[in-house]
Amino acid sequence: MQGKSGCGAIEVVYGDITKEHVDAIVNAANPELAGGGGVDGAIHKAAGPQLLEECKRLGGCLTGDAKTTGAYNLPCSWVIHAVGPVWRGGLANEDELLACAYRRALEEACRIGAESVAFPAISTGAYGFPAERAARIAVSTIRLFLEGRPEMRVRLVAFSKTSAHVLKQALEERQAEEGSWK
Ligand code: AR6
Repeated sequence: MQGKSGCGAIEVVYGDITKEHVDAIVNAANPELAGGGGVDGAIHKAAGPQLLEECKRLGGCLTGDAKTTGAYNLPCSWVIHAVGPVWRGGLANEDELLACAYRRALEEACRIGAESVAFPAISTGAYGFPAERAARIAVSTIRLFLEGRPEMRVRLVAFSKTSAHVLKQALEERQAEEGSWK
């Protein structure tokens, strides 16, 4: 979906983020940047072992923060490793930490000059964050960030039909709230 003039675009796509031909893909990483399962495992597998070598030199990453590496065998140019929060019931600042992870990933994208960025649904797998709540936070944080950045394009990559539906719904709700955003 296109943003109103002066605002970057957000769209929801269904698929595997490792196949995305964008400037940067975002990884849902852990604070050790040690690789793991889920999208992290898929990204490391597709990128090759050099990605883990570079990650090891970064000294970890705090929850809510993001760090950038090369993409090696992936079709994108960079991987932005963002660490979302583990869901602990909602009273441990999880919402703000998730928003922070999205914001920091987008700041990294700007810093390296990446105009097209693909995100997975950070924290909604192994970290257990409720999908609808996470989708609303993702959409509103990205939307705010894209204000005044018309050159940017963000793709929310859903790995299941259910996830795609949840993300599309959050995007439509946000659009409806803003009225004129088409
Ligand atoms: N492309 C797009 N999305 C994917 C892919 C893929 N190839 N594979 C999985 N997803 P998760 P988290 C979706 O668990 O909750 C790891 O072990 C998945 O369906 O990957 O932030 C890390 O090392 C879900 O919707 O990340 C950490 O230890 C979303 O990506 C921990 O898990 C996120 O699920 C991070 O947990």
